[in-house]
Amino acid sequence: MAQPPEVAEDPLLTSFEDTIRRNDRIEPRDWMPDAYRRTLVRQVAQHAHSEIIGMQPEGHWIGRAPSLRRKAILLAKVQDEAGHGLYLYSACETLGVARADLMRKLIDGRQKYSSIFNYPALTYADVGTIGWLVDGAAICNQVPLCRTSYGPYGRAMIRICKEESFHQRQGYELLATMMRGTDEQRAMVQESVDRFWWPSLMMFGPPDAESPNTAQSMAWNIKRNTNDDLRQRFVDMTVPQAEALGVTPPDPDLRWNEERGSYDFGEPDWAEFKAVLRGDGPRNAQRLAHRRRAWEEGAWVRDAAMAFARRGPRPEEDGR
Ligand code: BYC
Repeated sequence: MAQPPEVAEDPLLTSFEDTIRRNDRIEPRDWMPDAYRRTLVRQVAQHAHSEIIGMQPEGHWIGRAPSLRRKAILLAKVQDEAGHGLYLYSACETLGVARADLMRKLIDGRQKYSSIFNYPALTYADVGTIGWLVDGAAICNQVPLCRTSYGPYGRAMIRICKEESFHQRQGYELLATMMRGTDEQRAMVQESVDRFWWPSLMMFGPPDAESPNTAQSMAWNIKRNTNDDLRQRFVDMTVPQAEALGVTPPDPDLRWNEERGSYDFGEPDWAEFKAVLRGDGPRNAQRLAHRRRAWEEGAWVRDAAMAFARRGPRPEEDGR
């Protein structure tokens, strides 16, 4: 007769908890609690979807770049995001889920992607601002995730972070070039920062007091910092960069707090954040429709690749 699951799972649970306590990694073949697995699938899938959906606002500008140099930089950056999505889908697959299933859940709205990509990129300055603020926020969030407890996720993060720092620098360099340009260019940069500042702060998730997942995810070393801690770290890192650029974040409450050794800042509009998560952001419908079309139109490519893999190579096709 089968033993009750609690008794059978006890030594496994103890070993899992010891691994977490030692700050070691959990690997795909290790036993893990179902809730740990579910939390990881949720976060890693959301992260992968963000990378792929995040290609859209900037991808729009590849054919409209103002010079060959800018086009080459943007092309490389957007291709990197595709690569990040692929590393992360692979990491998610090691948890026992199929990639096609994840894609179906994204397209059906059953899995989320980052709120930030529901805002439009309206000008070329937005390419710079996305690099500087959005990739900057992503770095703040992702550097600690290099030490996340799940091995494949942490290792994917190490590579992703290296590429993200190039992304952030290219964005800053684009904005710095525009700020040295005409009054019109400087106004474009400021207008872009005005639109992206608050949505970038929302990328870190709801305030800690309203974050249902943080406590358990931190106990499991999936998350290494709370949402509010990372948001503060981002503001502290970014404000001096804004000063160096000559732009003003659109926050009247932003000021240095000598006592805390940090910046005080205003509260993002959490009602707007919730609306974007519900699907009511400026570009939610468009982003999902685009992804759905790409998935459906790419079906023949996936089918052909699978048929080719099943058939295997033939000697006469070796052209060497
Ligand atoms: N947007 O309990 P909480 C990039 C959801 S892409 C949407 O705090 P958690 C780039 C959250 O999922 C990088 N949803 O959750 C690409 C949860 O929902 P459910 C993207 C959000 O997971 C292209 C609920 O709200 N980075 O860099 O403990 C071009 C409650 O939240 C958001 C990542 O994905 C949001 N902003 O913490 C350029 C980082 N925030 O599922 C750049 C990896 C929260 O319970 N993810 N929600 O219904 C994480 O670090 C964590 O998942 C979060 C949220 C900090 C985002």
